[in-house]
Amino acid sequence: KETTPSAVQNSNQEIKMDENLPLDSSAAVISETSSSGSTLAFPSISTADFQFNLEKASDVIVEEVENFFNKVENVKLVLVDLTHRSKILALVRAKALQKNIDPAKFLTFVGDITQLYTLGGLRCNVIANAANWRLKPGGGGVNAAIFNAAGPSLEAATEKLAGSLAPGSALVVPLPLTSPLYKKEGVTHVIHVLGPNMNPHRPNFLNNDYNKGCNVLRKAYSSLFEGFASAVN
Ligand code: AR6
Repeated sequence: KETTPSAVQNSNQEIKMDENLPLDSSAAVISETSSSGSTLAFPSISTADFQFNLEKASDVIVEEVENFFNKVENVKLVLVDLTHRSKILALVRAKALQKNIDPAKFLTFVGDITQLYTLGGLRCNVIANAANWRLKPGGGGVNAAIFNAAGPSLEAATEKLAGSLAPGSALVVPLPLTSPLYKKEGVTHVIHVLGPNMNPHRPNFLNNDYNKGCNVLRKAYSSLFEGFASAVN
């Protein structure tokens, strides 16, 4: 794991945007999030298994974060990826800085989205999942990680609400109190999101149509953020 527990001991209040200073930026996240409000942690939708272009995805993420903060206050958003070498995190950090998005409200974080509190010291009451259209466990990536960590109660709770998801849409699932993700990590809701797919071996392949792809990705993030706001308000 690249995010060490020692990061939580650091009391540095400054938000560092430099990727070479991950421990300081982690510490800043903790001091900012321990106070109040809700925090949504989300992975970069569609940019691994679904092969969506990273430059275009980073533009969409920053635009949608900015739109959301124009509408909703007192919440925080955290884009998460597994490694300090994550290109999407670097791109988004740079673009968020250019747009003057408040770094105390929108953060990037390196870690496993299913262990943000226990390993990273970061409290996020809602997490997003880059789901598949059947809303099923497995398939690798963040979907497999979240369904594994949440245990069978997430699949049951998801099934009760919907049997499938259209690209660009999101489904808010309250986590049963018995889920280990609730008990250990303090996660109260998982929001499944289906992004646009540029992988020819997966359903709903968009065949490099980035006009459509960017629209679907915008819809995916706006549905995710609206779902988050409705879940915590
Ligand atoms: N914690 C944080 N980020 C993660 C984790 C994790 N545990 N695992 C992966 N990521 P992907 P997609 C990052 O492939 O491209 C699934 O099989 C990863 O580095 O999970 O939307 C589903 O069933 C990347 O930045 O999702 C779908 O069929 C991001 O999460 C399909 O893949 C998304 O990568 C969805 O593909």
